[in-house]
Amino acid sequence: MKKKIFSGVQPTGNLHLGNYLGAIKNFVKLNNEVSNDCVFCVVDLHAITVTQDPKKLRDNIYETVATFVASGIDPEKSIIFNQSGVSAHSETAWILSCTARMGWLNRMTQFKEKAGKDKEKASIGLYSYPVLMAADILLYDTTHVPVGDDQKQHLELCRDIAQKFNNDFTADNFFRIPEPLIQKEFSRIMSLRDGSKKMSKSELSDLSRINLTDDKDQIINKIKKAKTDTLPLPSTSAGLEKRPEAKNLMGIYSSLIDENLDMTIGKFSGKNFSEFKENLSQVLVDKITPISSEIKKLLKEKNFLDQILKKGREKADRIASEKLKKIQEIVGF
Ligand code: AQP
Repeated sequence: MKKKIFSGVQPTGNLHLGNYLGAIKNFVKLNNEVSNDCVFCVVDLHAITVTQDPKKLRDNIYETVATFVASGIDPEKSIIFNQSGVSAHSETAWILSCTARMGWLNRMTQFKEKAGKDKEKASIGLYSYPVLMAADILLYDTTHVPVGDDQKQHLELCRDIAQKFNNDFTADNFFRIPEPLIQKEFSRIMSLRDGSKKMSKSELSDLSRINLTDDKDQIINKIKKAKTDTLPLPSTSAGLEKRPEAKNLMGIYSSLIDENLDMTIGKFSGKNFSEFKENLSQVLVDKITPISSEIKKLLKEKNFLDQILKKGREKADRIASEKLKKIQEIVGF
């Protein structure tokens, strides 16, 4: 079956190794499979659910497109565009917000985490974020959504919304029910400073993450300073239980070179962290610095990036407007 792929990344700066290993690496693989139709979206409407500096947002949109291309997504093969450029996303989100139930949204853990203790002060956009995400996905008759593990719950909600809309309007199979594509191992990369926290863009300490724009020295320094424990590396995966930092670093190594964790454990069994960290730095430098140099080069070619977005918007708009027209007919507009 031909796969229809949709996924998005927020232009909120500091794109990092977690975004790469959890999502973008998979985008590239899917882009390279001949029979797939892929849509990769810079989700700027999602970004403004928390306060953004307009100038930085604009720069981050370019940086996200540059990261997609530098990582290996071919803009001639896949559609790359920014969400706010296709108005069908917002319009569909409104219609779907009338299908989604409060009770469903109240269960979303990401809202609880991001809103923190003072949820009265969170934006309504942050609360209804997963409905917009459902609109993004459903407009393109998406069959598969490559995401990191943290987006699993939102995708389940998207499936519920699609199902309810199809049932409410007796429109059998109108919205395709999308499948998540989540890596089996290491779908959640953790902070380099605290193995119990997700590696994240908004974490204040830059030492907590490898940014995709980091150079060789920054990568080596961050790995040198990455938190570890005092034991030598184990000989079995069971030996990584209750050692979240060791597990995360070994997971990063195995994901980067596409080998399974047991092979990585076999290579470093009994060794100390300093030897392992040297090897990890090397694979990171090999993988990340070519991407980082390419991002920097592309960011000097704004016209080229604008052209990618323009072409992508036109293609995405054709697909999304057609689907929206059908949605409007179904609801009775
Ligand atoms: N640590 C991670 N491990 C694996 N996958 C991750 N993703 C994000 N962090 C990790 C995946 O990257 C894709 C794009 O994410 P996003 O840009 O939409 O935003 P996010 O998940 O909110 O990113 P952050 O870094 O976590 O930002 P903040 O700090 O604002 O919360 C998604 O597929 C996501 O799963």
